[in-house]
Amino acid sequence: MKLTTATQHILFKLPWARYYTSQTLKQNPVKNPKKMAGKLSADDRKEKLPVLFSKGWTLQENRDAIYKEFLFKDFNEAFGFMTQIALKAEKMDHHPEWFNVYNKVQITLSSHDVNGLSKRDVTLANFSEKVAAGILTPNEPL
Ligand code: H2B
Repeated sequence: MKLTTATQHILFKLPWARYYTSQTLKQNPVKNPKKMAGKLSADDRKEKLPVLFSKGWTLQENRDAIYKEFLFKDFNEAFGFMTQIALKAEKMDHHPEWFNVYNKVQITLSSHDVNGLSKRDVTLANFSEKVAAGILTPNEPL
């Protein structure tokens, strides 16, 4: 028998139901809904990746991941950018691999749970673009 997350929650409050629920979950684990977004489909890749490539994102050669280097005026701007990405990442429960030195932020996005790109990476990349556009002044090219 499959259990919804809400049902699990209620059942775990009742001591008599704990054992039954844990046994059922062992046999039939309920997947974390946040984890359900699988790898990007071929159609999604064709539709969504070129938009990011046009903004300077590239596909990594050694793995299914996208990468971009952002350059800011100084550390303050770079860290402000990272802070906004970090808050979004926590909300999404989806985190970037990144490297920062002074005004430089290099971001690699990939979904570890599916060992490749998912919609979550596209969302986080587009969000990064929006944040960067708000920080960088128009005559400061990336
Ligand atoms: N971030 C990324 N990029 N990929 C993941 O698979 C992932 C993540 N999984 N952040 C999340 C956290 C997972 O480890 C937690 C337990 O939900």
